[in-house]
Amino acid sequence: MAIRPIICIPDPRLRLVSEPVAAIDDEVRALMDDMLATMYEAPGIGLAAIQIAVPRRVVVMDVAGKDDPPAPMVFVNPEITWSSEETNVHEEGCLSIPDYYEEVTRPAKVRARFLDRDGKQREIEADGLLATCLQHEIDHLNGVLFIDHLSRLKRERAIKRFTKAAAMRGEEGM
Ligand code: GNR
Ligand code: NI
Repeated sequence: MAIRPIICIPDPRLRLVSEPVAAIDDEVRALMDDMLATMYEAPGIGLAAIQIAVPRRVVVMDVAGKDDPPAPMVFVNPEITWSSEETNVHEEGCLSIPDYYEEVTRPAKVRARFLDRDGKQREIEADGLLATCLQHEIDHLNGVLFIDHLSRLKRERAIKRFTKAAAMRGEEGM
């Protein structure tokens, strides 16, 4: 298992639409393991493959409490099949937008279909933090970031801040 570097805004790769995984083979399982190691080390509660610059539809998550045993989850080609009318506001952060937190409104409950580590088709019904995180991760697979759910003013302020910081490090802009 390897910890891989996490890419941050304004890196344009975060805007890619990731490709579906055709078959869950040893290479995909190695990717999942690297993603989990990278997520735990960060630390974070979720990670999409594009955050380590791999544009494939793979997500890992662990929303267990700090004092609970680890509960790693993997989702391949996840798709939301139902979302509630009821919404929920949760403060979100993103490993690709370090040290920036804002409240985001999303459907409170969702159902999603996905393939598990063994390639078996499964469905999950999620609420609370699990629902928030799952939607945040599936957004990443579509090149969407949580700041896209904020007002234009807030989003542009956030992007500007990170673009300035990247320019000072001599990196390319978004
Ligand atoms: O670690 C993370 N915490 C978090 C908190 C609230 C809502 C979503 C998240 S996901 C984030 C890790 C990350 O960037 N995943 O893409
Ligand atoms: Ni994120």
